[in-house]
Formats: sequence, structure tokens, C-alpha cells
Amino acid sequence: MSKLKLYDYIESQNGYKVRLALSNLKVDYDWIQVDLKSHEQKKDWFLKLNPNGKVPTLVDDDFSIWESNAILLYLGRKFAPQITNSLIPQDIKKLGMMLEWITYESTTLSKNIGGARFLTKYMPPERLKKDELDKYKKDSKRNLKIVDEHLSKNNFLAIDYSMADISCYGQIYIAPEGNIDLSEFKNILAWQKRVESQLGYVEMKTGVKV
Ligand SMILES: N[C@@H](CCC(=O)N[C@@H](CS)C(=O)NCC(=O)O)C(=O)O
Repeated sequence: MSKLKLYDYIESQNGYKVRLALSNLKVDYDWIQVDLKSHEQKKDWFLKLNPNGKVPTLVDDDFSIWESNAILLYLGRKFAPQITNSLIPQDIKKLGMMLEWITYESTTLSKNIGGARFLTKYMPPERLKKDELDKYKKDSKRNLKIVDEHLSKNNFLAIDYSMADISCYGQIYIAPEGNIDLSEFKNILAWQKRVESQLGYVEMKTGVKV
């Protein structure tokens, strides 16, 4: 069995979620940077791995999988039995909660937080639509309030540390780059520290294992 290959880009929060999971799971892998700035993700060789032309994409021997949260679940099922905390709950209600928050991340947090960060960090000022940015920021705050309220009653999103935390943590991590101030979300700030104290935690830019 050859080493896993993660096709990724250093500034990708979706890629970071996978890097964090691999590190929590203590899985060795090759990290391959796909240069989004030169649109390498749209080249034929990459579209054969991911027809949607986006990172992250994971290759496990002859199997290629894309969509970061699908990759998290794949890794959890493949490797989690080796560690004490399974990252994918056995308990049906906790499993439901994990899927709920992972889905909330991919449909809602990523749209608004990811949108605010994208416009703030990468959009040339002459093309920036301020109304659009303001809406992303306003909706992000509304979304984050829901996460914060949930975390006022729970240490982790699905009770125990799970792929849901990895997924939402990766997306919320980049909120300050969209000028979304997290200081009013005290429960999120405390939860971030709990995630950061998990074994194998890595920061976004240092989380590259080659
Ligand atoms: N829903 C996808 C989103 C992937 C995504 O948007 N990736 C960005 C980087 S964070 C990308 O590859 N952008 C380049 C492009 O869209 O061409 C996931 O969770 O993996």
C-alpha cells in the first residue's frame, strides 16, 4: 500500500481540515501543492483526480476522493480504530450531531465565512462589491452565534471531539482573514482552545507534512 497523497494548497481552509485530521490520526502522507494562483487545479491531469477542479483531493492508491468533509469521513473510517478517540462517533445520536455540524459547515459556514475571506483576501479592490462582502460578514455572525450557543452547553460539537470539530474549526480558523471578529463568541474561543489541545494538533501554515 503506497502512502496517501493529499493534493492541497497551503492557504486552503478545506485542505487544512484534512491536514488537521491526518495529524490528529497520526497518518503519514505526501503533500502535493496544487498552485491555485496559476489555475493548476483546472489542468487535465488534476481533473482526472477531481472533475470539479478543486483542492483538497486525496489519493489512496488507485482511489481518488474529493470534497473535504467526505475525505474526513473516509479517513475516520479508515484510520480511527487505531486511536482511542474514534473521531466518528459510534453512538447514533452523536453520529447524527456530527453529520449535522459537518453539513452546516459545508453548506453554511463555508459559504459565508469562506466568502468573506475570499473577497477580503483575494478580490482586487476595483472588483470588490462592498454590499456582497457586508452580507457575507453579517450572515457569518448569525451562523457563528448558532455555533456559539451550541458550545455554551457542549464541550465539542458532537459531545466528544470528532470530525465535526475538525471541519468547523478549519472554517472558523480563517474568519479573522475576512475581518470577522470572533471576540464576542466566548464559547467558540474556549472551544478553539480545546481543539488546539488535542493530540497532533497543527496550525494551518505549519500543518504540512511532506
Ligand atoms: N466543498 C469543497 C470546496 C473546495 C474548494 O472550494 N476549494 C478551494 C480552495 S479552499 C479551491 O480549490 N478553489 C479553486 C477553484 O475553485 O478553482 C470542499 O469542502 O472540499
